[in-house]
Amino acid sequence: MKLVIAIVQDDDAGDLVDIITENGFRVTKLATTGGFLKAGNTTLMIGVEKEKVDLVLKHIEDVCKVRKQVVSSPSPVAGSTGVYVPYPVEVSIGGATIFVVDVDKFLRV
Ligand code: 2BA
Repeated sequence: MKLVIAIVQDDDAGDLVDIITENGFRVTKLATTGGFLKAGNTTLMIGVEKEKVDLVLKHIEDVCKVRKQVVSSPSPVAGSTGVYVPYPVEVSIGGATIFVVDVDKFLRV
């Protein structure tokens, strides 16, 4: 058993959950926040048999798009000194950041 943890953009999350469930997988959707942009994103946890991981990854690849976004430079950490001048930064977000984790034990009680 593996746990696929996929951090995706909110705009792709609905379609991805639909495709994953339509294909017989189970998924849990979490509302999360990226540490860099401090903006909302979505984390999906998908428990799946080892041999079906590639299928899940393919669904993620099919749905999740890379998007460019121009953002203001991140503000400095609290307590730092000096003048902060924000400047625009272009970042490419997603398609998806994916972790595939071994599951030692899987129980439904
Ligand atoms: P955020 O941390 O909000 O990052 C959004 C996008 O900003 C990133 O897209 C990347 O293009 C850029 N970015 C992040 N940190 C940066 C930095 N120190 N300098 C310059 N640009 C930076 P993605 O790489 O596609 O990541 C999308 C979201 O996936 C992230 O949102 C974060 O929530 C998650 N993520 C990415 N890598 C991760 C990791 N190694 N561990 C945990 N979460 C991760």
